[in-house]
Amino acid sequence: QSQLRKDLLDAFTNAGEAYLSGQRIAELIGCSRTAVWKHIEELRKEGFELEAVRRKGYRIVRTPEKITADELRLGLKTNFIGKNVHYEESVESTQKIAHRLAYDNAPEGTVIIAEEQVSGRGRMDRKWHSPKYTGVWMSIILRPNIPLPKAPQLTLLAAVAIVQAIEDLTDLLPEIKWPNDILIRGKKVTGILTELEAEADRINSVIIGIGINVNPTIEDFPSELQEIATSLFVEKGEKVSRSDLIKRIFMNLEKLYLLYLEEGFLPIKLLWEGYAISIGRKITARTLSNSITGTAQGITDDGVLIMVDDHGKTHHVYSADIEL
Ligand code: BT5
Repeated sequence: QSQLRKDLLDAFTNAGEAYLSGQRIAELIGCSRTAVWKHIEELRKEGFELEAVRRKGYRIVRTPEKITADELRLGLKTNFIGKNVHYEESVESTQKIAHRLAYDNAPEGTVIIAEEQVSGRGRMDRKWHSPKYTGVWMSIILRPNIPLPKAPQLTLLAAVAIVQAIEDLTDLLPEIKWPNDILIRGKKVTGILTELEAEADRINSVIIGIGINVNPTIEDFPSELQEIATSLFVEKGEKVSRSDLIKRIFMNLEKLYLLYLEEGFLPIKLLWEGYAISIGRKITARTLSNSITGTAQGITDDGVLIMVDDHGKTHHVYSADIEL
């Protein structure tokens, strides 16, 4: 943090409830008014809420809600998911840290949460926009004793846990687009990235990366995402507590995961189908090598997408990008 930023925060701290004019701040911290304005915009981007009143100046009305370990522990009723949390301010990608911890034998349920990712990633090396303080960017380590081909089921399981958590905390109606997107009113609010470490055909760990846009405004998204992305705040019109959301996800995920280990994918599949939007619709599935247009029939008991193309031929799609 720059000295100017520290001085600016000190100035606001000393002013208490009083407003500080741009001119006054410039004098206090010894910079130009343009620089003051720039720093204030940066504070806003980091999640500070500033009230600006003509002729009076600025006042901080709310500081960014940081996720603290204490806050996450309070009221968390799980046995293993989220019991061991690594909390980071800024990382390249929580996935990267999770892979390392998984390799170092971190216990099942270990979670890495970051306030910001500077190179957050999606599938196939795409970028995941993960700005400071406004989202949930986390990776969860699981160690299921299941055959390798079943690992993608965990993406669907995680999607159900997240959708249920959003429903628990808001009156929004999120939907799942196979395999890994959660949409609200057709726009992406969450992406899931499931990766695994395996030796031969034995799974050592599954790392579920979850990115949720919680409190950004539409203007906070880069322009290329403004048409396709949304946040819980944009949809609900009110901020949502990130730590409450995380705790809900931990609880739902643990419950579904235990059910899955006990009874297999079927109960998860039934829940998943209740939220799926692509099923029964005409879609295009793009993979690296080709693209198939047809009607999505549903998913198999393994979580694989079934499509029937225009010639009546059935396709099993293991991984793809879906266009509705
Ligand atoms: C995903 O990939 O949707 C998986 C995203 C997983 C992110 C989490 S955050 C914690 C963990 N650590 C990581 O580094 N990653 C995981 P995919 O289906 O490939 O979608 C990527 C596409 O979504 C991009 O090409 C953009 O078009 C779009 N996108 C990028 N950032 C977005 C955002 N914040 N909200 C909505 N859409 C976004």
